[in-house]
Amino acid sequence: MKLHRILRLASTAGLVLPLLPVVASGAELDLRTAGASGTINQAFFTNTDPQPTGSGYIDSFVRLRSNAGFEQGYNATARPVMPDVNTSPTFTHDIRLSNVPVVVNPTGAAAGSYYEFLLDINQNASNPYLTLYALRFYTNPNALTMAATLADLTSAAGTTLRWDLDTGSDSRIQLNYIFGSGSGSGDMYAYIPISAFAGASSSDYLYLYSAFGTEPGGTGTYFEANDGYEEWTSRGSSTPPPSVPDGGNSLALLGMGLIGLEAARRRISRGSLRQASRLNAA
Ligand SMILES: [Ca+2]
Ligand SMILES: [Ca+2]
Ligand SMILES: [Ca+2]
Repeated sequence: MKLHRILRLASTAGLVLPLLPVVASGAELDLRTAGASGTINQAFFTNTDPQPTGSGYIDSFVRLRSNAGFEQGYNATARPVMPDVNTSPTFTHDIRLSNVPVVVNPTGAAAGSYYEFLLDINQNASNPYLTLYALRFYTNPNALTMAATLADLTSAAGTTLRWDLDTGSDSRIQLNYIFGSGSGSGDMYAYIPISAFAGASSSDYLYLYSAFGTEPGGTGTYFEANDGYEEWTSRGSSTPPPSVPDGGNSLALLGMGLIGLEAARRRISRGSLRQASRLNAA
């Protein structure tokens, strides 16, 4: 007997059925058209409007890239990171929950308070679609000390899974690079309800795991990862890496070295100008 007939008979008979488990139906949110938005597991996702581009505006805390059709990983300051994750401490590092802006009643979403994240994807203009097939948010009171595998995050003492795109059913989000073309131009805002983080401290570390492209073993429509990196940011409020073994000092020294070089270059070019004006006067 078909499910809808059972339900109809049951309701006719005045029976109250227990809540049925959610069927893994492959929920798909399609954000490939301008202005598209939608809700999965109380989180709200929307295309971004055109916005300023370039480094500085997008301050990423995790960058992913692979040429194998799919890519996955999460942010952490610990090294090594998962294979598809960019190793630069500038682009991949720990953040705390307090670094993420809270937005009240974002346009189009159900009323409430949400943590806001911005995703910037980079794909070939000729093949601009991309599938986000996994997205999870974890917290931990302590910074991870190892981040080489997914298990280094999920099995670490203190790690709590706060929100998962695939809770209830295997979901995915279809994206279109064309709306935010170029590196540094965002493509999607994700608004995760703060209620999902009940019990977490604002000083807790936040770890964002995501996966893009053609999901291994997945069924349904997937668009593979190509071209440049995908990166997550929290709109101007993600902090620089809290501590980088030696790397911070080296970067600072490198910066001082560059300042010294620039000063020398200016001295030389001032000297050249004086020389040129003497020659002109002669
Ligand atoms: Ca982009
Ligand atoms: Ca999924
Ligand atoms: Ca890409």
